[in-house]
Amino acid sequence: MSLAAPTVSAISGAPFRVGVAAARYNEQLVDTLLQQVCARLRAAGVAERRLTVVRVPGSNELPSAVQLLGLKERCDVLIALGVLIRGDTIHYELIADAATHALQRVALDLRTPVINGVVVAETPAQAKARCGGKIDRGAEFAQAALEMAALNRRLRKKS
Ligand code: RBF
Repeated sequence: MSLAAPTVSAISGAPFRVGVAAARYNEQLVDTLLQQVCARLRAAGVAERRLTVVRVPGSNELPSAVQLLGLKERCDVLIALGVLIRGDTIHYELIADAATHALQRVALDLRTPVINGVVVAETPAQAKARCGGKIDRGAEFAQAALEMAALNRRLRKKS
C-alpha cells in the first residue's frame, strides 16, 4: 500500500450531514480513530447535529450499519471505522476482504460515498501506529469524507 496520501484541500463541512459507523472490536484503537475523524470534521465546520455515530460489534457489521444509516438519514457521506489485526487464522483477512467489497457495494447501491476507514494490520504495533501513533489515519479518512461529500453535493442530480 502506498504512503502517498493526497494533498489536503480546505473544504467547509458546514452544510454536510455525515454518518459514521464504528466497530467495538479493538475498541480503544477504533475509539482513537473515531476521535480523530470527529475532530477533523468539527474543525472543518461539520455541525454536531449533522454528525451521527453508531457502534457495531465488529468490522464485519460495518457494511450493514452504513447501509442502515444511509437509508435512515440523508447523509452526504458515510464513514466506516474498524481495526482488523491478524490473529492465528486468516479470519481477519476474510473480514477485510468481505467488508471492503460490501462497503463499495453499499456506496454504489445507495449512491452515497462510503469511506473505508478499516485499518488492517499485521500486528498490534502496526495498528497502534495508525490509530493514535505516528500515522493519523483518522484525519485522512475525515478529509476523504469531506472531499466526497463536496463532490456528492456538486454532482448529485437534484431529486
Ligand atoms: N472484528 C474486528 O473489527 N477486528 C478484528 O480484528 C476481528 N477479529 C476477529 C477474529 C475472529 C476469529 C472472529 C470470529 C471475529 C473477529 N472480529 C473482528 C469480529 C467480526 O468483525 C464480527 O463482529 C463477528 O464475526 C460477528 O459477525
